[in-house]
Amino acid sequence: MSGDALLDRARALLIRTMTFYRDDPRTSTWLRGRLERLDQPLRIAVGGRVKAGKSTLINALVGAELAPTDAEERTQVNTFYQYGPEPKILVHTPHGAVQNVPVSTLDAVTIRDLQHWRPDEVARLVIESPTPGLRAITLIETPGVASAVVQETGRSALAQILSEADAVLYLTRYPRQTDLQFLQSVNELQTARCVPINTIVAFSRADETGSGGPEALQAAERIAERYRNDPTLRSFAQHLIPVIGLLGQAVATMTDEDFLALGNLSRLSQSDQDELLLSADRFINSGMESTPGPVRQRLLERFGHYGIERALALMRSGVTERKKLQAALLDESGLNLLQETVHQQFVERQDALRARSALLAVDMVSRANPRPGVQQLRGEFERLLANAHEWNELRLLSALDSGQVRFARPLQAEAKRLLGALGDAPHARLGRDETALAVDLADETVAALARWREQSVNPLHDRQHREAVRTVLRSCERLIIDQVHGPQQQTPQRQPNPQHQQDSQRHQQGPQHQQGHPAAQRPHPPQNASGAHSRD
Ligand SMILES: Nc1nc2c(ncn2[C@@H]2O[C@H](COP(=O)(O)OP(=O)(O)O)[C@@H](O)[C@H]2O)c(=O)[nH]1
Ligand SMILES: [Mg+2]
Repeated sequence: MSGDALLDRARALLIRTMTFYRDDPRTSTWLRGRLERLDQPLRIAVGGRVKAGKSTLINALVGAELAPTDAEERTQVNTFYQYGPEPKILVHTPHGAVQNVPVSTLDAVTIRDLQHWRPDEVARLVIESPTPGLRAITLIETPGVASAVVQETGRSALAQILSEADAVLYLTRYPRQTDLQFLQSVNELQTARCVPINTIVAFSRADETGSGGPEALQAAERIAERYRNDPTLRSFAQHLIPVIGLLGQAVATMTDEDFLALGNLSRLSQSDQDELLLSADRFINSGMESTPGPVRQRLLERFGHYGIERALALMRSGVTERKKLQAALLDESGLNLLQETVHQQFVERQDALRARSALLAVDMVSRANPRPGVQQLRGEFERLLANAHEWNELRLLSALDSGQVRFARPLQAEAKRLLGALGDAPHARLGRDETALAVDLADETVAALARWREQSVNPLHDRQHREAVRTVLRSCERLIIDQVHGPQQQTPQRQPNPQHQQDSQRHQQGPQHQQGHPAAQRPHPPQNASGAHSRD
């Protein structure tokens, strides 16, 4: 079943569920909101402790300074950053009213002030911006895990946040108990009977790892590698990526002034550069005509010590062209890898993730409001959850990543590729680039099918292994079906870099605005449904 077919079936089930509850206006309104969401950009919740770097990373991902950074712990409002034709701030009250705050530009002070309202005053803040980086995804900044507001409102707040999102990007500088607890709740609440397929963990502020010197990123990578082998964390998240959000943000929003200042600094002798970089004080206050102190101060605030050091080193080695410098720094910040992972895991799988969210809505409502006949709905829900090949692919990828299932070495990488780990498009699944000829793809598919058929009759494999092989075989068969009948699913373009984003066909239509349906925005299903989708 292609992602489209899966989504269509999930959509149909959601509509049937709406019909089933049509005499209950609150539930049907809530379900209508869920239905509308299926045509809106994918929603990714950005979670983490206070000052984990959530706002900074949101800006880096979006490629614009929208989210106010360095906010105090008082930030307690879920803030949605979504695409809109013009800058707009919408305040949603807990009673479903929506107020439009007139703005001509989105300034940090206004947003920060609004973020300091209490959750019983402001249910959510919606920041709309015409930034291209927001066409494919809506990012939701959640209040800091373990912050006062989350501790006060406890699990229901978490349930609310998670029920709002199709996927989660979780930031941590190093995982603590509270992080693990939060990730566990994501696991309990969202996965239901599916596997954890929608969480990426970013090891944020990686430039500060260890003593924060030039080796910081390697140190962060070593820590990430250790956690990649940690079964607890692995069961919550398949992707752990060190990232320097600050550098990503600075590069994604680099100004002429930044570039000029870096150029001037790079023309100093190596020993002068080294001396400048000895301390923040020296960097800002040393006498230097070409770049005034306040400019250097701003550069340091924006790029951080690590970022400046890396930029100068790159420029010394000949990377002086602005675009090339930006690309190299984005690589070094980990932002490119994070973008690609978000794209592969979330954007390219958006139909499966949306279908999953729709099923969870059906699950939540049918559990919270059981009534005669609901069993039939649940039966359909369970069939859809159990049978779709997409889930099997995602489940197997997760098992391969966590080491629960292992193939022999060369097969392991091929299996992941065929399952869509490197992208959903046929060429990506077959390890070719976009320019590959159809005939070559067809040959490669037949060869892969033969290899995996051979595996499927290996008598030495246990049941779990045989099932895994069957799933890979099924993916090969689907490639053949696509080649014969044409792809059943439009795969969005890859968008690895916020500056080079191309809109997928889906999002050229633009998101649908929701201010006309304030009630449809209610985060909880009615009648005490919070946590009702928990399995325990
Ligand atoms: N050195 C460094 N500082 C960062 C990084 N990301 C964020 N920060 C700083 O950490 C502070 C908190 O960041 P912010 O994004 O507001 O965190 P939030 O509370 O999670 O939204 C700010 O002063 C940021 O400049 C990073 O990658 N490296
Ligand atoms: Mg913040």
